[in-house]
Amino acid sequence: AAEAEAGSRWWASAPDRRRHGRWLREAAELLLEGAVLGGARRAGPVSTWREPRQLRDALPLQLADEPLSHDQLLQLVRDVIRYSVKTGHPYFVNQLYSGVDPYGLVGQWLGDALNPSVYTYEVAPVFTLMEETVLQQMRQIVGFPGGRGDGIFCPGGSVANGYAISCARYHAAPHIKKKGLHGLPRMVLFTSQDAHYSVKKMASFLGLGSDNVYLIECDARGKMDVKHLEQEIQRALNEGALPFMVSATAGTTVLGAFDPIPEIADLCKKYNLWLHVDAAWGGGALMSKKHRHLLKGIELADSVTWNPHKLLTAPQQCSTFLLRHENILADCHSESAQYLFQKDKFYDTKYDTGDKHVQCGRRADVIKFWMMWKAKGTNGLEKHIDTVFDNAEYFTRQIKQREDFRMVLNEPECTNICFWYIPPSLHGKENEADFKDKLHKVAPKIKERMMKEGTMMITYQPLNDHPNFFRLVLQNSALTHTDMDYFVEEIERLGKD
Ligand code: ABU
Repeated sequence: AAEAEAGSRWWASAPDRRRHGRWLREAAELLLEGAVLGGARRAGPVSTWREPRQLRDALPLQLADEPLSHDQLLQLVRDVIRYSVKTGHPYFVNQLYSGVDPYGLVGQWLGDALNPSVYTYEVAPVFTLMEETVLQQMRQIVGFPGGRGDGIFCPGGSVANGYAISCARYHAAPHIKKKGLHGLPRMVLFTSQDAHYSVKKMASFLGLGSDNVYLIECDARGKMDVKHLEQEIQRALNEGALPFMVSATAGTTVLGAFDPIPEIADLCKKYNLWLHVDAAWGGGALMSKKHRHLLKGIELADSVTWNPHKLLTAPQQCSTFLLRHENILADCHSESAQYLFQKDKFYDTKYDTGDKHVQCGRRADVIKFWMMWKAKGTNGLEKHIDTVFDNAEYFTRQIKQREDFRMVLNEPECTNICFWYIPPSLHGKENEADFKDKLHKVAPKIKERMMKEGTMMITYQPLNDHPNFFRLVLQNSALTHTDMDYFVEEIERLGKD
C-alpha cells in the first residue's frame, strides 16, 4: 500500500521513473533533431509563418481536465518546434542574438536540470563560485584594476541598465534608499538619442521620470556629441537639477555606433557624474585584440552592461552588470531577509549573494557562458568575434558594389549593417518628392515576402528622419562569405518589383 501511495508522487516509484525517463529521452531526441540540429539546416525554413488565427487553429493550445498520452505529448513538442522561429538558423539575422551554441545549450540544460536559485551558497554552491569567477574575469577584460569590483548576472540588458541607474543614484544620494526621492532636487541623467530605450524606461520605473533623461544628439556616425553633452549638463545645473549619471553606449542597437568613452569620462570627472557604459551589444568585441579598441576608455567606467547572449552567442538570457565599486550593489539593494540571509550560518555568509539583487529567486545564467568559455577557451571566443567582424566587412563590401543597395552609415563599426535596398523601379528617382515615401514601403514588403517564404529573417526600422532601412545583424560565427552572398542575392530576389 505504501508503495502504491508513493507511486503517485513525482519520480517516487520505479514505474514512474521508467515512464518519465522515457518521456525525457524521447523529448530530448526531438529537441535535438527538430529544434537544434534540424533548426540550423540551411535547406530548412527559418520560420513557418502563420497568421495568429491560423496558428491558433494549428496548435491545440487549450488546456483540459484529462492528461494527454505520451504520444500526444510528443506530438505537442513537434508542433511547438514546427511553428517556432529557428533562431539558430544561419539565415536568422533579425535580432541582436542568434545561433544556438551547443556548449551554451548544454550549460543551459544543466542549469535547468539542477533547478537552482542563485541567492544563497547553501542552495547554489557551484553556481555562486562560478559566477564569482566569470564576473571577475569579465571585469579583468573590461580593465577594472585587478578585476576587482562587483557584479551580477541579471535578466536582460534593460535590467542591467536599471541596476546602473539605481547604483548611480544611490552613489549621488545614499539616503535615497530609505527616504526616497522626497526632498531631493530633480535628478537628471544623460544618454544619447540612439541609446537603448531601457534607459528611459528604467528612469521611469525607478521614479526619476523619463523627462529627466536628457537625450544628447548624435553625430553623423551615430556617436554621442560630447559638446552637446556638456551643454545639457550645464542646462541641468542652471535649472537647479542634480545631474548624476551619463550612460554611454558601446554598440548602439540600430547603427552599432560606439560613443567616445574617454571624452565622456573626462566630463563625468569634471562634473562628478557616474559613468555607465551600456556595452550590452558591443561588449563582446572586448574579447578581440583587433576590435577591442572600439571600447577604448571602458576601463574608466563606474559600471558596465555586457550581454554574452549577444555578440558572444550564449543562450538567452545571459546578461551581466559589472561594477568597479565593491560594495555599492549590496549597500544599495540589501534588505537582509532573515529567512534567507541569516548571519549566524555555519559558513562564510559573504557567499550568500542574493541580497544585492532586487529579484529574489535567480536563474543560474552564468553556466551557459562558463560552459562555452571552457569549450572554446578565451582564444576561441576571440576567433569567434574576429569571424563575425570579418563577415560584416565582407557583406558591407558586397553591397557597396551593387547599385541596388545603399549604406546608411558608410563605415559600420559593429556587426550590425544598415542599408536600403532600392528596387529597379526607384533607380534614378532619388530627387523626386515622393522618393522617401516610396522607399519607406520597400523594406516592409520584402520582409513580408521573406517571412511567408521562410527563406531568411532580417529586421527593418526607420531612424530619425531616415525612411525604413534593413539592419542585418551578425553574431553567428558559423556563417561564411557564401552566406553573405546569399543574403545579398535573396534580398535582390525578394525585392524585384
Ligand atoms: N535589447 C535590444 C535587442 C533588440 C534587438 O534585437 O534589436
